[in-house]
Amino acid sequence: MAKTAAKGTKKVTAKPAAKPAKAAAKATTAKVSAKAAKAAPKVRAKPAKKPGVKLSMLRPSVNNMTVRVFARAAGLDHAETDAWGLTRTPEFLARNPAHLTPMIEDKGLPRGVLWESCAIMQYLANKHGLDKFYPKAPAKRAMVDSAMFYLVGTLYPYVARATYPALGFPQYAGEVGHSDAHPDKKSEAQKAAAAAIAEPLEVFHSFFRDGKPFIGGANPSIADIRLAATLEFLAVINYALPKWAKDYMAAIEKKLGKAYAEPAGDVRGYIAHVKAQAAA
Ligand SMILES: N[C@@H](CCC(=O)N[C@@H](CS)C(=O)NCC(=O)O)C(=O)O
Repeated sequence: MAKTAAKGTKKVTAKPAAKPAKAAAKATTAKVSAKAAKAAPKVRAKPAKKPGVKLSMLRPSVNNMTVRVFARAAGLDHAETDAWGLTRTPEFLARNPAHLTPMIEDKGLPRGVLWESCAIMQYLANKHGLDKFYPKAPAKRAMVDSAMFYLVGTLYPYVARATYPALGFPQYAGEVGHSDAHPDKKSEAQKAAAAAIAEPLEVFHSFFRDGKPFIGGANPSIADIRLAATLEFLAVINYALPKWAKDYMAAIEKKLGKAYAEPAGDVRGYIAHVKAQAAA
């Protein structure tokens, strides 16, 4: 259908205006052509889409929010599937034995799927040449990578230990929160984790941002998306973010608009829900 309309349109626009004598005889064709011409912008605005990326995700998760924001901000053709309650099914485990989301499915991936939010963003940015989000220059790229690895390896574990109890998420084996320790001990561990957040947070500010609006410079990079999304969880424990961090998150949301606000809305909605439940 789209092909026919596009062909028709091309013919109409390619031909010069009909001479007056011939115009009446061509009235019907002209009507059809006019209709086709009207339809033309729609047809042209939507070129045939290549099969997009499939993204399995969990709405309340900031790991997932990261990729959801990135995919929207980068304008990537993708389809989201809510994997709530499905990550440990035999079907999911057969594809992804780590049972982790976000997970993408994309043609050309050696195992068909890819998980880990940062790896997904790196892969998609590489594949689609999205240098704006993930600079090509090795030194600049290294800083983005360093910020993301530092986040996943150092900041995120503190954030998880501080917020997961309040979020109602399972905690990691071997940690106090996961053990059958006395609730006071668990609360102590949670407070210690919350207190430990300040140091890496300051490192993002003073070292990685280094006076720039974002880690990526004038525009948010994938490391900025990863950081801002992570900080969203802190609202569940009413963590007092420093002013720079509040301004930074607001600046990212302003820059990315709906691409940020929509997935953030799911996380914020979940936090409001658990807070309301705790208050009841
Ligand atoms: N480091 C990973 C963490 C991924 C992760 O922990 N995903 C959780 C949700 S926040 C998950 O899918 N859990 C489901 C399960 O383990 O079954 C990333 O950044 O993607």
